[in-house]
Amino acid sequence: MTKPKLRIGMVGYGFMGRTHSNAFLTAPRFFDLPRQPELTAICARDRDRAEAFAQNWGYGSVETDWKDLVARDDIDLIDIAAPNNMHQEIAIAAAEAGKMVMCEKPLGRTAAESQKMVDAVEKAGVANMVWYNYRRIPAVTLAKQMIDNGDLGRIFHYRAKFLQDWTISEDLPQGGEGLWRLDKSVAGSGVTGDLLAHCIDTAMWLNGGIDSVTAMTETFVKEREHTLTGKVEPVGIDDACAFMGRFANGSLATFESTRYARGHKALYTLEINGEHGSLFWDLHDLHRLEYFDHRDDGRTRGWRSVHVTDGDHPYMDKWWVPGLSIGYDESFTHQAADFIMGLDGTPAAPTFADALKTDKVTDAVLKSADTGRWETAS
Ligand code: 4PW
Repeated sequence: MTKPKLRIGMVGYGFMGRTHSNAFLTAPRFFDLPRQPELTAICARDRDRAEAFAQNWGYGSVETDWKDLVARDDIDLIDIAAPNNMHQEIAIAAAEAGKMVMCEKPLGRTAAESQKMVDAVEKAGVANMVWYNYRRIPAVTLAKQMIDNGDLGRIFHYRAKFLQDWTISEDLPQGGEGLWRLDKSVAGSGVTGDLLAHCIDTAMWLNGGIDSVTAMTETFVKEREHTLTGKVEPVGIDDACAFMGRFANGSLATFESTRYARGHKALYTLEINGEHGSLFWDLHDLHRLEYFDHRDDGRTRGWRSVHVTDGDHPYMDKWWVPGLSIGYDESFTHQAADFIMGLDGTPAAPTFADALKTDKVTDAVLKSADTGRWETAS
């Protein structure tokens, strides 16, 4: 039987445009989906490059103005993989046009922007989701199942780090293609919105809401040439951020992110300590979930290194045979599959409303770094 199509209009052809396109192509080959995703149109300002992208990924057509894309009646879903400063306007226009909307993280540059996007999708009643992909790495999803099952008991501590080292050179300009993450007017913030947002999304999914935070940030390189103006301009983003917080369930949060940790390219780690046991996960070894259970026989008690590749593990029955790996890109595939399956049942998370909660925390973190005080995060 032919499945109804889900006709996708993608905005943006950078790193995230590729991950999302790959996810929509791969998901129906491994998951039994109620609708068949179709890469209907790619939108980007440079027509030649958009056409090359369309040819490589199999998009049926090209647009160079996102407003034309949103106006098309042969598109069901607008997927926003453009820089952060474009999220709000496109998402609201897409919702008002009755399209489903998926958006790359963070949802808005600020919680105020995100709130307007939430209002728009809720008023229009359209399906929506934000690409916080790390939730859907099988070992992280297994952690969620274990916590929900009470395996750790009461949670005392949650700590996470996201470390990179790609902006240390003072010669690196800010702004423009590939470097917009250094331009506050485009990105909204530095590591707080780009990297800690991932950690916060995962943390609140695993351990509930964060009530209050106290933070410090630093901008190590204060001025950089701007690619678009050719002038040396002040740097507005946070190069590094560390914060502490309190979860609603009484546990303590410790988070750190930087782009100045020489040697670390994308070291996302999280550890959770509960009354019965602890969990540890590291993106560089993404199939491993380290698990300690204090209730084990004392003679053999110790950290177990669970290789999350078995058919019993989340998502893994859809892939190869036990023991064989998948990777970073499949977390996006899982997200695309869950979104499409959620269209005819319980909507998949994180929705725009879920992602707004993350933006409220990142806003509070940045505010606390300015005021030097504890700030409310919800
Ligand atoms: O969203 C994040 C990006 O902006 C990613 O998860 C990692 O850090 C990889 O690139 C950046």
